[in-house]
Amino acid sequence: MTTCSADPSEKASGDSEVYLFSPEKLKLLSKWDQLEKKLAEKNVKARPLKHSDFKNGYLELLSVLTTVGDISKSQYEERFNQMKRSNEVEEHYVIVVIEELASGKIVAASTLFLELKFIHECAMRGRLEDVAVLEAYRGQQLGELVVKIIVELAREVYKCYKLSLDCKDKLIKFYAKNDFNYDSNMLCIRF
Ligand code: 16G
Repeated sequence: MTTCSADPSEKASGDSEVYLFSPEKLKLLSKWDQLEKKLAEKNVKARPLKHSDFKNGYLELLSVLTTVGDISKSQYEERFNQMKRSNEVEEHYVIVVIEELASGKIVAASTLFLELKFIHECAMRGRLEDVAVLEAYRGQQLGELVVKIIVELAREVYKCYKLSLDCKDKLIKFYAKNDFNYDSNMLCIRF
């Protein structure tokens, strides 16, 4: 039996067009038309991560950021499905990718991770995570554009009270140019 849904993110798991979150969320951004136009001029588009993106190079892209390891297609799909199931209860994993129109390849991406808090009257905190641009595609402002999309999603759609990130020293300038300021310190234990 075929099931129909107005929301493409609601299609049955295993379908190649399953999105991690609804593409309609991007269209809610007040600057979406402007952002979409700027991306189209660069022959790319922004969309949510898809169940089928193993073949489109999402993991290769992440490997420009840190160690990804040897992940099989089924491991990718299982992790995607876990995130998707979690999002169906309460949205936490908002992964935006930039796809090259001609090839379908993912050339940049970023994640908005949403954390439910009690503080600030049960507020939502956003974390900007896993910002990556393929080396061959740098210098076209794709990083700025994908960060801008996450910032506006956090501000306008998910109403986060703050958006934070951690990064290497060499990237501080880039994030400062994109409206991030020093606030508190980030400390960490590596396991
Ligand atoms: C950077 C990333 C973070 C990522 C981490 C991976 C941004 C803003 N920050 O800190 O999201 O998870 O690198 O590095 O993209 P790690 O493997 O050393 O944790």
